[in-house]
Amino acid sequence: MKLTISNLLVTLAVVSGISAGCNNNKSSGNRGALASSAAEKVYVAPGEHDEFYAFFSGGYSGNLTVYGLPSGRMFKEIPVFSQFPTNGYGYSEETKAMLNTSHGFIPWDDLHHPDISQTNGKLDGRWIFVNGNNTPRIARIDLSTFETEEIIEIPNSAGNHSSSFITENTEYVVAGTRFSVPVPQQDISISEYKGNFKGALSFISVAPETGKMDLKFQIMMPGFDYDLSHPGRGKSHGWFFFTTYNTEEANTLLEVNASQNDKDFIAAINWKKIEAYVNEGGGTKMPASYAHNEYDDSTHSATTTVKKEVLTIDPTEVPGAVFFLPTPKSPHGCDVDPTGQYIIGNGKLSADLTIHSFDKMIAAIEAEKFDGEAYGIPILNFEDVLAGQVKSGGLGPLHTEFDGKGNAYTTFFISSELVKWNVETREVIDRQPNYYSVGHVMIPGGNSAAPFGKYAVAMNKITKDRYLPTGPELEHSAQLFDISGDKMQLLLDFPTHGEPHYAAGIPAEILAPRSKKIYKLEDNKHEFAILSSEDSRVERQGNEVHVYMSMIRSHFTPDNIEGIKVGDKVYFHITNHEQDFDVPHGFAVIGANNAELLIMPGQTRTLVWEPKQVGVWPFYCTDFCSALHQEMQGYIRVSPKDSDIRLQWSLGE
Ligand code: RUQ
Ligand code: CUA
Repeated sequence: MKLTISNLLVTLAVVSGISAGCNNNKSSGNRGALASSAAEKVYVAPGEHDEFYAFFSGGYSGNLTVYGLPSGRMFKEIPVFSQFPTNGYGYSEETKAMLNTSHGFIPWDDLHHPDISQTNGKLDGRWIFVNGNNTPRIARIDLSTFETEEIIEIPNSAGNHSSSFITENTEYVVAGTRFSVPVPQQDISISEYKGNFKGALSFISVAPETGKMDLKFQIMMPGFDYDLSHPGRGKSHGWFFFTTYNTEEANTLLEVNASQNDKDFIAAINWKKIEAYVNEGGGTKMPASYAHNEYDDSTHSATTTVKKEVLTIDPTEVPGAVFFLPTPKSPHGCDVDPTGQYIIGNGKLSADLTIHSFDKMIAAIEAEKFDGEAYGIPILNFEDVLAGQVKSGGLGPLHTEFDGKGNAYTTFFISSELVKWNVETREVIDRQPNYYSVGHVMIPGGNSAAPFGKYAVAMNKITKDRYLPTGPELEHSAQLFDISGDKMQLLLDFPTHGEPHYAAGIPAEILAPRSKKIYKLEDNKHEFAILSSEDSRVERQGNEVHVYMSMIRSHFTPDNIEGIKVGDKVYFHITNHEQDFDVPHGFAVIGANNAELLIMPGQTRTLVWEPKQVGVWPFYCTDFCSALHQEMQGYIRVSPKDSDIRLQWSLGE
């Protein structure tokens, strides 16, 4: 029995590989008039702008990338969980604190699911939230600066995967643990997993004006794996849904042992009920230690606060708040349609999609019609909550998005296709192959009450022969479909960076007008900023030397510095005095063992340099900023440790 399942998986994988390999990869190449109509649809003429922004998670790159649709042009990589030498994020003194955790400084994570803030169920374009899967964290990126402003660590969690999805007024951003763990962590045998490990579902409140995050409560669920989640909306606003797998609570060889149960669960959480319970003083405070890192736009600096407590909720203490909906075959994606009526569970070992009805769920709860319980949590009857199934004919469904016109689009990893179906009738309308092995799909606003159903982007896991080979590793491949008609039309392939697990799209007209052009110099509150080049200076405190430097096209003030000694720790605090859009300057100095700095107009950044060798060493601007960029350079003289050369600095003397 066990081996049968395992064999089935292997067979499916092989079959999909073969069928994918046999697909004619030139399908979009020789189509004559068809191909030229596709080309027209993605052609954004030089100087014209794209219609949508699309934010692609970078998976194991730890960062978020920004693309334009329909062109597929990449605009930017936003560093979030990974150090980024391109601009010094995580290397500069101001940004290092963003990567602090209870495990120390962590320069990397695995970034999965972006979600854009909403007001009344509609995208408002203020922030985008993303999750770090490995060392559990949630980040908030400001969409006027495209900079990571806040990262909060999630305690009692491990493999922060059913994250980071938001409620329809951005009341909460939710983080659910994929791996259950001992809570609190302790030194016990792994074989004690069953019945002892817990799965924390964390609700992080988001301040309405500032976006600031606070871990409000954690629901301590049974030790399953919580895979994905989506918020209720409209009529189901106030609920949150999480897929689970490994309800077997296996702790080894999960590919077999966690595939035993015919059905796992979707956990339905009435967070409003739990919020009310918490507001009345409910829950248990437990000691914890987790980092909360905040970046301040006016000081241009990040700080870390270590939080020492978390409020935990035992779900059995809040009757009527948590239920289990049986859902076939280790469901992965958990998606809610724009009306909030249907909750779709994609059983990844199944061919059919399961669609639960919110109304039926409420009716069954009110009638108290349960089919037993798991760890005190009532289980509803599958038939009582089921709205219907999609007999798709595909294999390995993963994720579903919606076009706002009554259609859903589900990805099938094993059969490598995107399937369009009608949400009410559950009839399949169209299917298109993906090259190859599609994971997520994104429709702009697809996780909201009001999607923009013009394009869908399939994010494929395997690229194989779609591009020129680049050695053993190829970037993953996205495919853009026009979904405005009955049938989907493949328009474009484009490479994505890292491994996109989901993306979030938004019309450019919402976001572009909010985009910041410069930081105002007069608002710069950085403690080492100089607002006038007259204030430039060099100060010694023991073996620490602080250089207060400014930069403007095309020089540094000062550009000659003497009196530094081997063994000194030199802090270059550099303020960019430009007040023009798109005029950053860079800073690099020989032998620096961190990164360059890329400093935006009006911003201050600090690079630490510990010279190890006597000599006269150059520094220079790394960004070609003017016709005299190559002249934007200086020298710093480093003398022996015991030298008595006086500290001095100058420009143009
Ligand atoms: S996962 S390919 Cu991290 Cu979103 Cu389903
Ligand atoms: Cu400043 Cu180049």
